[in-house]
Amino acid sequence: MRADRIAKIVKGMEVQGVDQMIISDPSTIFYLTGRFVAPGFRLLVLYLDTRGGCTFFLNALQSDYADLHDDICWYQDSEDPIKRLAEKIREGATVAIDKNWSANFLLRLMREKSANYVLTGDIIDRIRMVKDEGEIQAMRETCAINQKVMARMFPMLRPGLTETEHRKELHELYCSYGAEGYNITPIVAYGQSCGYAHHKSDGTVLKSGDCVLIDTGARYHGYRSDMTRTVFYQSVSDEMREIYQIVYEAQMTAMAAVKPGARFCDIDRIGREIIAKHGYGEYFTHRIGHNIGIDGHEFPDVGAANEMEIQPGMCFSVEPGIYIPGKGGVRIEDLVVATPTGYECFYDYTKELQIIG
Ligand SMILES: [Mn+2]
Repeated sequence: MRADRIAKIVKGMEVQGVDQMIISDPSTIFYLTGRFVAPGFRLLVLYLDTRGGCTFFLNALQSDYADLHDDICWYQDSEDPIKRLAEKIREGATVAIDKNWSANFLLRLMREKSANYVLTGDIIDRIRMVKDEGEIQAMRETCAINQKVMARMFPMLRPGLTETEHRKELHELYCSYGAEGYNITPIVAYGQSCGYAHHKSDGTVLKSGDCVLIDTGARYHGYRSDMTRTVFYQSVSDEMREIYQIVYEAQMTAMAAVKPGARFCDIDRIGREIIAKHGYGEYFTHRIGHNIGIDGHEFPDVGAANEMEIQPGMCFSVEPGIYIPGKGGVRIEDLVVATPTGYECFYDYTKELQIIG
């Protein structure tokens, strides 16, 4: 158990007037223990109390998690763990709950003990958003695997290949580099499919002149990477070449602005202005990025509404794109960590326009 991280959470609870907390999110439990838990439908939570108290509630069947922590409240299938948990909750206390905790548990707990139940909100998000050196090293490693896999994907392009066949190669490639698998569902998109920012890969067949967009990430030692590159198969039209150069300029310029004290909305604005200046503003349909770490999308986002200042240790994507329905599109995505003086990009994979095959 990472006592330093628990202490930060308890401090956050005190600042926000929270007395007790029930943590159920497996990513936060990994952050605190270094182990991923798979609770299934049985209760598996960490209970925290600002007056002292840090107890896991575990089913006796889950004895393989016995080393999670030295304070574990074991329960049997024959008993109601919510009654045991309710004994810890103080009448009238403010109790913070993860937003994804099952209503099946929460509603029963609320019936057992009357307290002021609130959402955990950003207490844990604001701690997890600043990565320490060990986490930044884990990000470097997951990204190093990711760009090796990306480099293996483009030479596979051949006539007749479909998006889904091509995407299937990813899992095997990640495992061959020692990764646990991939991050959120990868995108492999050809031609017109690239005209939709979040295309779901299908039976689309590769054709000469297509743009080929691959958006993928690895999961390695619990940390996730994310990267997008767009190349062209055999040839590129003048229009797509122009679009590529605009996205390239937007990505490079927005990323170059990353430094402590800059605001996330500034990064979004800088990239967006370049795309708008060239007349493609309406085709850049999403925020420019998101934070990342144990989860593929973490708090906060890199978007127009987020005025939060960037701090050293924050890891996030810079991924502008232009998507033209019925034609095609381009996205270029890198991940960076903010450093005391600027940023470190986790990838050195080329962003120059490439024509493959
Ligand atoms: Mn991303």
